Amino acid sequence: APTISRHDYQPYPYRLPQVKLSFDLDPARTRVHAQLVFESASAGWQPLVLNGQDLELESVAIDGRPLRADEYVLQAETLTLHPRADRYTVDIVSVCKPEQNSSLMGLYVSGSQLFTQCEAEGFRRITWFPDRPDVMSQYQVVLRADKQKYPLLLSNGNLLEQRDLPDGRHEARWEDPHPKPCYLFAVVAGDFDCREEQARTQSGRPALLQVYSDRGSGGKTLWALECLRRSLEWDERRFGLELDLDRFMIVAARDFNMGAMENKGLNVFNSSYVLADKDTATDAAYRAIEAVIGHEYFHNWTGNRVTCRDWFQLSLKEGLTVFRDQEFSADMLAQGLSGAEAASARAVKRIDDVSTLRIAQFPEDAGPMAHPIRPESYQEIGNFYTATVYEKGAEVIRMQHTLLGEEGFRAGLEEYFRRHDGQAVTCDDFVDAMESVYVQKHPGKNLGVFRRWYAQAGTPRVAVDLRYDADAHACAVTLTQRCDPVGIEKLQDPPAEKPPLHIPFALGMLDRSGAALKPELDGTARDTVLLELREAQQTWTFRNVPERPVLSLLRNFSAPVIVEYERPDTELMLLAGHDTDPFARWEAGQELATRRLLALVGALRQGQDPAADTALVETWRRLLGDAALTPAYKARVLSLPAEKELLEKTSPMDPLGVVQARRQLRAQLGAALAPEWLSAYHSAQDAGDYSPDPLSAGLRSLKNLALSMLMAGAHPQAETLALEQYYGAGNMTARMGALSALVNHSKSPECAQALSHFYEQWQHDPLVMDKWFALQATAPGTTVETVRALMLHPAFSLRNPNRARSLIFQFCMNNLEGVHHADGYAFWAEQVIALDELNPEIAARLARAFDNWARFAEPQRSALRSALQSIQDREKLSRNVAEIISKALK
Ligand code: HT7
Ligand code: ZN
Repeated sequence: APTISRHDYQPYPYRLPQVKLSFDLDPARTRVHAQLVFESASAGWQPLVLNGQDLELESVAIDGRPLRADEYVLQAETLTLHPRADRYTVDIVSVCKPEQNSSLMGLYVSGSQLFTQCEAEGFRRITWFPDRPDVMSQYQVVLRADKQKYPLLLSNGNLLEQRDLPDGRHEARWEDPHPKPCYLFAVVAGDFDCREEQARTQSGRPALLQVYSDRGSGGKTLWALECLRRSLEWDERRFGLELDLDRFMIVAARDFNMGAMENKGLNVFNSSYVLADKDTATDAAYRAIEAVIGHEYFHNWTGNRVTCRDWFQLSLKEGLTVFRDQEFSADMLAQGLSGAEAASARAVKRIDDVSTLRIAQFPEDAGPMAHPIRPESYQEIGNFYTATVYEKGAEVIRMQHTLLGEEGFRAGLEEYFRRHDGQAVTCDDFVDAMESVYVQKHPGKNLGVFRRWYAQAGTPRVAVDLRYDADAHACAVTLTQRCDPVGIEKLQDPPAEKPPLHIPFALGMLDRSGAALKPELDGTARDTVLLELREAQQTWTFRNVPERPVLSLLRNFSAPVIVEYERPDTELMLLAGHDTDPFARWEAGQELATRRLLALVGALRQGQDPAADTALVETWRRLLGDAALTPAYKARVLSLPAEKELLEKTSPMDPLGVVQARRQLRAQLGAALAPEWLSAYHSAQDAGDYSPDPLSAGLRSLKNLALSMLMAGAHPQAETLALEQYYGAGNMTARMGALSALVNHSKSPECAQALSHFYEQWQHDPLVMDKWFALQATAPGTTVETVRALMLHPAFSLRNPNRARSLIFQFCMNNLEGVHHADGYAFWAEQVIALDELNPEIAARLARAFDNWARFAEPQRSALRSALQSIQDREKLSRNVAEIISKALK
């Protein structure tokens, strides 16, 4: 497949101010008539090249005159016309086949409904069109369909008219007043429940908010509608951004490739990010729904009003919108709180986001798919909806927020909209707007070095050195940064140059009793100092430091880097007990646990019995007993680093060692602190009716953690408690907490019974069945045979992405013990190939499971290589999978 390079961007030679589309919707054959008004945007008459995929062309005309076959060139994926005018109208009639479209891109069938998905390049599966984000048009849409099967016909913007037609069909006319790129176009047709409310924007305009879901599921959309209303209010309050539509619709789809899609005024969601009630959704699902509804709603400004010039700029909208949804969620957690309480509530969100970054993005940035947040090239853009573009992209926006402060960032965003509202722009345009504010606050400085974050791949490392001068009561902190070659950079000779980045590094100091110090820099004393590292190495000298300080580093994770600092365990214990920065406090505990776990991995590898360790047990005991910590924060602080985070730190990678070490340490902590866990379990009772509010959810998460630690420590009462909690649960969080504690730690017949009971009770709810499959896919003892047996279950289907993710992805990506054998790798390769026939986007995501194969020891390394090779040897691979596998094998 050809490689597309960022530097090859050329503006489109035409404007397309107006698009009229009319659809005769039919799952077998949908006929689309597109009427497109083109205006020349460059000198001379240029060929008009339109994109198309899996379409049947019926007719094409220019200014009403039908073209003969020799007047256009029809190739596999393009239609080229040769117009001879500065302004002309093209009429194209074509047919697509939604029923045969299992890719879930373009127009497709889900259940008995019809949906479109156009981002990134799905519109070309609907009609021939300039399918690129810098072509923005106003859309008028007519939808015709059988009225009984498709009583609801939705598209973007405002409904102008609806009327009945002969033969039981009907018609709806929609008009979107806002010019948009075609990737934001949407159509939905079917029979739905609808929950709605009338809202008022801050300037007093009425707006109708609607949530559509499958018939019979309308009882589960209360939370989604509430989240949508809160998203509207939050964007007005925090950024002054108001809804620009009379009507904002969300539709839940059962079959969906990603989380959701921000089509203008008609967001389509994976039903897992819409439907929730206390009996079927966990607290985590409630929070995820809030985040995704916020995210798609916030795109209305950051992505839709100002969009991307080309797909290399994807992080312009995604990084910024992830940052905005992270802040929204953090503000929702801290609502009604102030001071240290608010900081601790926000830290819970920060901890979760940083954990995601470390688990998903750090490995990506060290592997064969490493790319800057603004990639330089791609073969298939669908492969670049990555943790790097999204999560690291959000960190790059967050650093700009940190450098500018809340007010400065808001001013920068206002400037961005002043300059670019209604345009398709670049990441550079965004930084230009932010820089216009930065230079006012920092005369003589700019964001020139900062821009390198957009161009450079790899996770930088920052080494810290501390020199204390007892006589002068001064200490010097030296930061040294480096970023090793990653991905294809490793193959370059001479190695690629990686100049220093602009890294905001937040630092605090504690004395040996744990009290906060206020170090003085440039005459000002502060709890937290923000150092702006711009060079390879810089030193800062702090005054008024009465003793050699304990450093609290990279507070609130102020930059997406890895910190290197040698220090004794005692310092980490002190920070875990006293740091006033709740993020850094959590981090200290995690570092302590990581050290212990890696020592265990090493000892297991040598066949040794590791030396006993009390430091971690004592730290955990103190944290468990600390009444000042909120339950939600405590649950994070007392959880061990994830297996995948640890795996990244082993060399060669040792998946089985990591699983065993983590299991041993959990057993040790569970047993040694049994009375404390039991008391935490009993005191963390959330009283009364279920509510997903942060306080009650925090209590439930601490309670579930305590239960699983008691199970891990084989406490004699644990299984009884778990069974009681399972059968007596009043909500899904308690029920799932108990069931997973059982499935992960017990092989008793009662545990198997509970799992069957769960199936009997929830077999008709697809989202709950996803949890049932996922739980078994990741359970200890699950093998390829277990998964194959589950694939034969009548409820399993490879065509539904949620189901494929819950069983196959969960096993291949999150069951390290189950998959890391030759037969696990062969199973993975087989499933990548099977999925590729149906849905290349989903197949390509599974194909990335072993990007890191070269970092394993033998025999895993060779077995993984042959599994990858077996995929590459296939005659017919999608562009999506082919790109992933060829990069992995380079
Ligand atoms: N902007 C949306 C991206 C998306 C997508 C991309 C490729 C294939 C299918 C897709 N569905 C949604 C999601 C978002 O970031 O909001
Ligand atoms: Zn997005």
